[in-house]
Amino acid sequence: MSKLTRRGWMAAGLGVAGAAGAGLAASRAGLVPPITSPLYGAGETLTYAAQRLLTRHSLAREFPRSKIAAKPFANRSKTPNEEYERRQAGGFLDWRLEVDGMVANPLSLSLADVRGLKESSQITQLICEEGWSFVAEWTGTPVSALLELAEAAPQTRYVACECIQEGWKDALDMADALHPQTLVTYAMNGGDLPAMHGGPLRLRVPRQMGYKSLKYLTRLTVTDRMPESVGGGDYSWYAGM
Ligand SMILES: Nc1nc2c(c(=O)[nH]1)N[C@H]1C(S)=C(S)[C@@H](COP(=O)(O)O)O[C@H]1N2
Ligand SMILES: [Mo]
Repeated sequence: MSKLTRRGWMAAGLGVAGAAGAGLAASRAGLVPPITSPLYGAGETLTYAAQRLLTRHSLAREFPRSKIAAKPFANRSKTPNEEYERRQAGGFLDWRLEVDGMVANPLSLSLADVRGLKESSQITQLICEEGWSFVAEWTGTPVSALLELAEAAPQTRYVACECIQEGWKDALDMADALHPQTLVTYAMNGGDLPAMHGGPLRLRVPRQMGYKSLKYLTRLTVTDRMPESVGGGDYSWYAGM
């Protein structure tokens, strides 16, 4: 990002300096603008938070296209269950991503809806705790864009993540949920996200170990309480790198 853009942001940040009413958790995390005004709502607060994160926190390393793995390793060789296979046979037309919980505007999005949102691509490395890794290009929409659209309440702290697979659910704290590289992806290496890599929708959280990148994503629930985690929760909850 150019310095100019960055400065533009700072200015925008001062402009939204209003958004603070906002909530202790977020302000404790330093993600809420310093001055309060009723004029600015959750959306602006989230935007502010995302921008603060961008200027303040490190980004996961991005790679040149030449590093994309020819044969990315999938840690599964079968589909998660029969319900998944039924939906797959139907071309995932009835797949929905719900965004609910502490939001003013709950969402129930089809794949086409998700594809219609702000698009972001990254070439990053997925690193499994078992010791293997691969680089791929991932394309999707930032979780921050979804939370903004859903008008997530500013005082929320976590996003619980559910998928179609029994035994796997996880959660991100707001800092990771709003991180600009945290995406709900629908494409990998320019094609539809393959089933073995979590299609039709999966999280990508490139600043954390692979198990935080939940496959077969169906629901994001905004909450101010630490959600239950299983599957990925067998490992430590925070898997930052
Ligand atoms: N739903 C679901 N998500 C999941 C997993 C899984 O088994 N089920 N495995 C996790 C682990 S441990 C890793 S390392 C990555 C592997 O992603 P890949 O299959 O695309 O290589 O997905 C993560 N997300
Ligand atoms: Mo993993």
